Amino acid sequence: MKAIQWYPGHMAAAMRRLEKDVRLSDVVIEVVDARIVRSGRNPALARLAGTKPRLVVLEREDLANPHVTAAWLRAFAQNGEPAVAINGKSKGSTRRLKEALLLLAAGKRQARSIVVGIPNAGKSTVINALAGTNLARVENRAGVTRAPQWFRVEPRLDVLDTAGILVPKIDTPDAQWKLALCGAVPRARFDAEEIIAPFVRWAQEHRIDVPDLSAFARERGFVRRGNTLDTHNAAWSYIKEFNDGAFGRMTLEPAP
Ligand SMILES: Nc1nc2c(ncn2[C@@H]2O[C@H](COP(=O)(O)OP(=O)(O)O)[C@@H](O)[C@H]2O)c(=O)[nH]1
Ligand SMILES: [Mg+2]
Repeated sequence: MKAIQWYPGHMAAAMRRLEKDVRLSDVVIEVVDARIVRSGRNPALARLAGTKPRLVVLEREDLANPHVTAAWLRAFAQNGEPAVAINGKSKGSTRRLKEALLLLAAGKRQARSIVVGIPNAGKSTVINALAGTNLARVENRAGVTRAPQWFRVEPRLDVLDTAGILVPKIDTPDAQWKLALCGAVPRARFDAEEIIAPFVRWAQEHRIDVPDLSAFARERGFVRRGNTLDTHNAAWSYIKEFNDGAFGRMTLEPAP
């Protein structure tokens, strides 16, 4: 697998800007994909809150292994770190998210929260969930939100949507394919076929039943004239189905 990295100049600039925006905020909401709670966290973003209250939101609960998510929540609780797991598209989740947030913002007449996370973590979805309507633009690809934007999600609660920021260097090939598979890296930055092989190997090691790319391509009819497989297009479709939960709920990294 070719190395996968993505840290364009606008991310370095956004990081500097975030520090200023955090100073204007009462609460930091750190959105993390529940399937990759280790590689899906940018330590610089985790540190950003400093002494301010921080809420960790494990997003995409619906796609992750519920036992592992529960273990993560216990681990956060043991550290005294507020955390909730949510499906950004469900009403019940929204309620829990709001309760946790209002608890942290207690005492503020007008609470300001800033939402941070890596690209495609689900930051804009969290804001829409809080607002109960589509205020922030949501898209299934990395790098959509560029300029930070404040939203009044209810009379007492303002939330700042920000651009996703990855680490300057994704340190291991494991973290690279996981981030790419979960949508944190734009398509142009990696080869879809190359990340499926390590994923299938990982699944086999963990006794999780997933199709390999050829089987998937054949099953879904990615066949060219002359009966050869179109693994290139099949690979993008594979990634999409993975993120739609078609292979079942799974978490790519263990809890502590
Ligand atoms: N299944 C599932 N998809 C989600 C969830 N939250 C966000 N998404 C999807 O993930 C993609 C990225 O979400 P978005 O909020 O735009 O991420 P952002 O780049 O961090 O702002 C979109 O396709 C969302 O619909 C969730 O809890 N479950
Ligand atoms: Mg966004």
